[in-house]
Amino acid sequence: MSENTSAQEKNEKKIILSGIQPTGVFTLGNYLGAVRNWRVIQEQYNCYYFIADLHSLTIHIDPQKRREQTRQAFALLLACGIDTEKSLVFVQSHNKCHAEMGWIMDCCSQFGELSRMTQFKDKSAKHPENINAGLFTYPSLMAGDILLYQADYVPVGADQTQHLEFTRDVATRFNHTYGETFKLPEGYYPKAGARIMSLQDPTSKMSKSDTNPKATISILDDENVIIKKFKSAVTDSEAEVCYREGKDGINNLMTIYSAVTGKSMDAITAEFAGKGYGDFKLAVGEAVAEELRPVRENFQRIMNDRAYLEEEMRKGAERATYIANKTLTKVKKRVGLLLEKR
Ligand code: ATP
Ligand code: LTN
Repeated sequence: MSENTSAQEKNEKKIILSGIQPTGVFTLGNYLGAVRNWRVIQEQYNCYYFIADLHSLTIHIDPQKRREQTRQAFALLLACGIDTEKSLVFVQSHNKCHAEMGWIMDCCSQFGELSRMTQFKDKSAKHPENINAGLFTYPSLMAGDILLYQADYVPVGADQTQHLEFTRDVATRFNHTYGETFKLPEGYYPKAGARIMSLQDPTSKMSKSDTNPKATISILDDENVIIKKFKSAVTDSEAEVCYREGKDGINNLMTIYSAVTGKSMDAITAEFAGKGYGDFKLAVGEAVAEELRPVRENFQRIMNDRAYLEEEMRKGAERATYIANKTLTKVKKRVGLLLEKR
């Protein structure tokens, strides 16, 4: 009886879904801005997290490297405390429903609306040599990811809110044309969601695909490397640790220190009053290294146990396929695809 009750309670929890591309080792930005919070919300919601390997095909990566990065990304989620007993964790391409749903969503997406997506414009300007159709229809595949699981909330950064709006537009149109099928997902914006900037150019965001290793903290960097990178972080010529417009470098370091220690900006200013940037940078480096130590240790343990990793991927794929298939079957019926008799 109590088992049934808790299963029922679990089913009544709202569904949260998010994905991350296997385009490199996660940065401190991914961690503080996304994954750390994913760990917290798994206590309250039914969370589905996946490695968006199909989305990563829109950029060229050596195949062997892509495989390795996908394995690593999966292991990193677990190392960051995403618990497969509480959350569903899987690799997108392991659930064939995504590709199938992606095509159906392509056919429900208009050329005009896809042309307006800023990510498409930005990425095609950045990589004029590879403006592939997948880059253009990236939002349709993403809409399919979300709608397949009837997600209530999608935690994404500001860069992805346009894609979420697009998802809601496609879902609304589909529901209108074919009858009520999809729940409309909402963005999930945590109160403490930090936006972390590059250590070398604090006006642009820290990003795992940045080619300058000094600009980003990888969540697998060891203590010495972390401290060294913070020491060489770009700041300003004043010597005052305070959060103020125009002090982008210091503001970023304060944001990081606050996110890791839980201290307020005022408390940080008081702590470093009369001290130089050197002391402050060292404190930030040490605090970050301490926060990331368990992640690094867990990661090594998980990567060394290949059988465990593969079994977790297999279980995740099986459950994800089971859930997604229900929506996909409904969608296929709605649009008039003839269902095969088994
Ligand atoms: P890429 O460099 O491959 O484009 P990325 O590092 O920008 O990747 P994504 O895979 O696009 O990261 O994002 C994964 C999640 O991490 C998203 O929810 C995104 O909002 C969040 N995120 C990414 N970078 C930062 C950052 N610098 N600060 C806070 N959150 C971030
Ligand atoms: N586009 C996202 C990754 C992503 C995603 C999703 C996030 C793919 N499918 C579905 C939320 C829901 C990114 O680059 N961060």
